[in-house]
Amino acid sequence: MRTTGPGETIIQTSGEVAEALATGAPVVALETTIISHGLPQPRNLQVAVELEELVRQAGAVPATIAVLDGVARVGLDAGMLERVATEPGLRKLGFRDLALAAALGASGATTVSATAFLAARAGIRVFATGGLGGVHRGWTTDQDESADLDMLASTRITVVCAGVKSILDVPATLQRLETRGVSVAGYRTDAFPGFYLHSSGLPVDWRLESPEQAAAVMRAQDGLGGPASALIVANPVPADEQLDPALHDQVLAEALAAADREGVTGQAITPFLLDFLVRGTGGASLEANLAAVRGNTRLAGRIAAAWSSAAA
Ligand code: PSU
Ligand code: MN
Repeated sequence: MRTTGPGETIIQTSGEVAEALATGAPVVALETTIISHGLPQPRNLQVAVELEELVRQAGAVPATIAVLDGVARVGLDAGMLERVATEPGLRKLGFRDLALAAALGASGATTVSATAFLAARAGIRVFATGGLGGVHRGWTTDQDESADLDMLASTRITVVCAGVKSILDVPATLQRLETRGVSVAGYRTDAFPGFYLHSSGLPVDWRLESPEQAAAVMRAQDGLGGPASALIVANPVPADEQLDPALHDQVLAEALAAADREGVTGQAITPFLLDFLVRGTGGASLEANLAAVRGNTRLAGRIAAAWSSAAA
């Protein structure tokens, strides 16, 4: 039985991350569902290690987040990272799963919703991922909207991502972000990125040119007060590293049809579609996904650095 007060040992921040936060040094949160459920083994562990290294190269401290044996870990050691990448049957935990996992001593990787929550609770302001979850195609009948959106509407965090996953209904997702009051800006682009693709073909109203500008928006959010919503910095995969758009559209149509045929729903749908794309594109979607995540992680490191030097 756990006899702790709220948030005490349920959330454990590593020594390195705690020290960085205490001294105002830059920290970048990284999620783990992309590692456990979004990427194939054994590449996933290499990627997890590489992303932490990219954060360090940008002068920030990585805080990879997961729940292990009921403890939400903010900052993982090498053994923990390996568990996340290799443990069979590891759960995928959204925000709503955190209390259940904590109370029952379960382990799982955290999605954007759970990671954003835990990062903000730990005092981390900048977070990098690949593509956000959002409103699924077929939402009018399935009601499937990722919990990522609700969490970003109520959490003061900056998420650097390559837009939302292109397996989703992207216009509906952008509409939900507008309705829920989440700030969205393109990073050096006027087009909302398309995850595997440089552009989703949809416009984005605001454009940021530098990490310093992103940090200025974050300061303005704090200065304004009001609901604690997020800032989404939508950073496109470079055009020369994107997935071929024609191949993307063709394999995605096949993936959606297969999911429909096999009755895949709920938490399983995103990993199913991502995996189908990897196989259906002969690994090309994986390379585009990784290029996007790497770019986002580097930019998040630079934004965290600009944010902490502005605060100093
Ligand atoms: N970005 C990626 N790959 C992923 C994800 C993000 O490049 O696998 C994960 C994130 O953890 C995100 C989740 O929160 O997919 C969305 O899942 P769902 O649609 O079930 O909310
Ligand atoms: Mn869902």
